[in-house]
This record gives sequence, structure tokens and C-alpha cells, in this order.
Amino acid sequence: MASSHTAYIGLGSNLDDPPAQLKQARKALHKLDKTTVSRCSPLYWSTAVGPGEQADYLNAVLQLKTLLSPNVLLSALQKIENAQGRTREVRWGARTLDLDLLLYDELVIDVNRLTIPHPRLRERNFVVYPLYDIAPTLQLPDGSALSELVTKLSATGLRHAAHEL
Ligand code: ROI
Repeated sequence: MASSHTAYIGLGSNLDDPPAQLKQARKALHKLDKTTVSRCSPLYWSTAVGPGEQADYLNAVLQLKTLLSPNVLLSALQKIENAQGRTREVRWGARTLDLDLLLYDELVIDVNRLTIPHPRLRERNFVVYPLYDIAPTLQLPDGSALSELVTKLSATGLRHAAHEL
């Protein structure tokens, strides 16, 4: 695609058949206007971060090439979450599908509902490890190397899943 942007999306699910949820989400992302899925990370099972007892999550990261703006892309992600039965009763509660816009080119933005890079990217091993799998030489917009982050972040609670996206 001419002058397309590179975006990274974090996927997570711990309800209603997580492998099927993530597969369906990948297809929906690939079908988006002016957008292709250019890389898929391996899948990881991860211990839930958040309140109370929750099932383990299945997590992955995708790289997109897109001509959509960050705002339009974010709205598209929310539409896909809603189409896959996402409800928002409990903050950090169990969910069928979570799609996080992690990075968009070198962009740094913090307006209303849109914060890029994703504010908790650096502290979440279920984001940093799969991101590193598909973008080992990536630098974050502040100049820090993803390879450095990965060495500092414990892989506790993270297991490679047998499924593929
Ligand atoms: N915990 C894990 N392990 N993986 C997630 O994707 C995830 N997503 C969330 C919260 C509820 C914070 N915990 C998570 O939104």
C-alpha cells in the first residue's frame, strides 16, 4: 500500500473460546478497509492481570499496514470488540475480546480516549513478548529499544499456546 502506516494491535480473550475469538478478530482486522494484517505473533496463555479470580487469557499481537487514521482505526477496533460480544460492566473484568491499539508509527498522542503508545504496554509481558516476536528491532517512540524492555520484564505467567492465529 502506498505510504501506509504501521500499527500494532494487542489481542486478548478469556471467555467463550479464546482461540476462536482471536481467529475471528484477525479475520475482521484483515477485512477492514485500506488495511492488511502483515504479521501475526505466536499465541500465549497468560495469567490474568486484574481483580478477582479470572480465567487465563489468550494473547497475541498483530502488525497492520493501514491507511486509516489512529482515530478511525480505534473506532474500528471497538466495533469488532462489540460485534464479538464485548460488554463493559466491570473494569478489568473477564472479556470475550480486547483489542488495544499499542503503537502507530512513531506517533505519541494523548487525547480523550486515545493514548498511544498504549499506557501499560511496557509493564505487560503478554504484550511485550509477542510484540518482540514479530518486531525484534522495534524502537518505541521515546527511543527505547523493545529488546531492552524484554530483557527487563519477567515472563512469569506466560506460556506458549499450541494454537496458531
Ligand atoms: N490479563 C492478561 N493476562 N491478558 C490480557 O489481555 C488482559 N487484559 C485486560 C486485563 C483485564 C487488564 N487483564 C489481562 O484488559
